[in-house]
Amino acid sequence: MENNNQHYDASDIQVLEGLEAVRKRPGMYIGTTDVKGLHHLVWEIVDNSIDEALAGFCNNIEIVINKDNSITVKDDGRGIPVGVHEKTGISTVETVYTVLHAGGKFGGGGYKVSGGLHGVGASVVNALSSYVTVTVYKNGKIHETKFENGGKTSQHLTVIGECEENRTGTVVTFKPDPTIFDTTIYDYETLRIRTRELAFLNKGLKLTLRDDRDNEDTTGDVFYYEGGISEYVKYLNKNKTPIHEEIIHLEGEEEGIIFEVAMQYNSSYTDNIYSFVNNINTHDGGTHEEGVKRALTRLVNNYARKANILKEKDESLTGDDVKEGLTMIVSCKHPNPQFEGQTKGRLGNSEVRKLADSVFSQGFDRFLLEHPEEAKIIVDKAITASRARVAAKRARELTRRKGGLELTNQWGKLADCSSKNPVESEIFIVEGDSAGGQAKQGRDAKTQAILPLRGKILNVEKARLDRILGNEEIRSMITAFGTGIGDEFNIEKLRYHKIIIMTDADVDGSHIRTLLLTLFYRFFKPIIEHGHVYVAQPPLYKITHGKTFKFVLTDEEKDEYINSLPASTKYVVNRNKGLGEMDKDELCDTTMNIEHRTLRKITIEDAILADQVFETLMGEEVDPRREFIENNALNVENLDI
Ligand code: 1YM
Repeated sequence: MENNNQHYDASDIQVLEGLEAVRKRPGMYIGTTDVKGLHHLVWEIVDNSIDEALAGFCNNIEIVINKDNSITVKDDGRGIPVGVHEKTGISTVETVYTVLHAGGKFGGGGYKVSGGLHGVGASVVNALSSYVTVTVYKNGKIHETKFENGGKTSQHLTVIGECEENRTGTVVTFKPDPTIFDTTIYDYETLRIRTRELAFLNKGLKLTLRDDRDNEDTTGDVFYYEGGISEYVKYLNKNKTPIHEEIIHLEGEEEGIIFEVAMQYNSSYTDNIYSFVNNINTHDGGTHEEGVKRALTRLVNNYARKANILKEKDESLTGDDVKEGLTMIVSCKHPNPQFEGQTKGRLGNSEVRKLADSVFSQGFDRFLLEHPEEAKIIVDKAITASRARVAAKRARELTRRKGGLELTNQWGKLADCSSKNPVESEIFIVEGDSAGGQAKQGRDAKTQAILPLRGKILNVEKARLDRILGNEEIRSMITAFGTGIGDEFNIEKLRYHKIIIMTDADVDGSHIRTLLLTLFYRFFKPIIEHGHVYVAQPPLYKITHGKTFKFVLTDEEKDEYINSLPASTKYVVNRNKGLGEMDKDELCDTTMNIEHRTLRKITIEDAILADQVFETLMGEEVDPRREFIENNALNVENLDI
């Protein structure tokens, strides 16, 4: 490559300073350097291929995990431009991979959709890699450039061969730097889930994922969805019972903003609504989601009144009523998205609310008119939901009047703590009366409350709020937490900042834990989001050795302890099946005492997983349940055999 040396040296130093800044504070650019950050690198590169697809030039993207845990991403787009870049004086490819672009800051929202910023993440990936190779197929030639040690150019862009005149595309291989990341081992499943999601969100784009680490002969997984988000909805409703056949799919565009929604109702009582902006999940919704929800509520109400299903005297259907059992994907592609909120998970652009409302109302109105049978099914479902909501409100008022939702002295099962300060207070939800009794005796009564649960709690998959409030175990929890439930939920009133689930280490215990997490996820979501839910980790083994014994939490600790014993000593290992197998002091010392215990904090991802496992196990469909049990029978956590 021809270059003005003087100029090149100067920019070279600047470039290295830029990339050095990324290496010094990687968190600023990719969030974390744990396994999440490691996977983030893949999406930074894949995003460039997706942008090329959105611009209409790329149809195929291939992702491969290579033997050395490096990643190769390949697309059939135009190929990154190979000419000299006017500002840097080096090739555009090298510029893209070495110059830190504005907007590259993590969460800063620099994603582009056709036109505008491009390739902002490539230089960050380069800075955090031990080597990168970029190959471009363009103009009948194969061009290649290489970098090592965090972005130091080891080979300027060079023509290394010829290809067919019409072949174009980009191939990038990078190996994450082990001195930066906690781990450099890629997880196939993590990549698979996001790759599939990207395929759902970009209809007609083919994405292939392959793992070459064990065997290079596999074809990998191919994801290609002609129907895009409609097929996403179908997939999410796979284990459910849809109440109408057709998936409603609406789309519109205005001033370069593409808005799309797909939906279908199922017979369950909860909704599954996910929204995306430029393929990024907007966890906290935003204007695109609001526009649709507002229009949906308005249209269902209008239709119900016009059809005389909803009478003058009836209350209006609320947003919650019309989204009961709704599975919906909302996707917006925006050239200049404004992300708001603490985690930047909310779309703020106000013009999108109007676009979403208008695209949705026109399309959905037409759907209702053209499909009177489906329209009736949908409206009836919302009306039933509305009646249940009113009934639940009454049930709640009734229980409150009887004192059931207020904490009273007569109310026996909860052993409350004496502290009234939620920050230091914790509540243990304990499986069974006997373990509950022990925990009550051995607890620190100032800060630790104990609530024993008798038997199994209600299957919330099949129940609405009115029935849930009829369940005694659940009522005890609502009362103890102090937050209320449903529309009345208020996190400020939470009486304990740690809600600790303490169950046996067997199948039943894991079932109860799943039930509780599902209940919390569906009806007390903010307590999980605020990090108030924990799972106690009772020791798995008791190792007796002469007159002494030790409790350990994991198999590794067990082996380590046994190895530390003097040779030829006798010892006995007991698998700790239930909480009840420990006496009260043992239980409290190992599992409850703040000094010695281990707690696992539950994240929203854990809860979503529990919810899905639960749906599969408890839902109405038999096939997925059998499939799940067949696939997981041998690796159910702590299976008691
Ligand atoms: C495996 C990674 O980076 N593909 C890719 C990147 C670009 C283009 C095509 C591209 C964009 C444009 C014009 C344009 C990029 N180009 C740039 C920049 N795959 C991968 N495919 N021609 C080709 O946006 O105008 C950055 S990325 F800035 F050079 F244009």
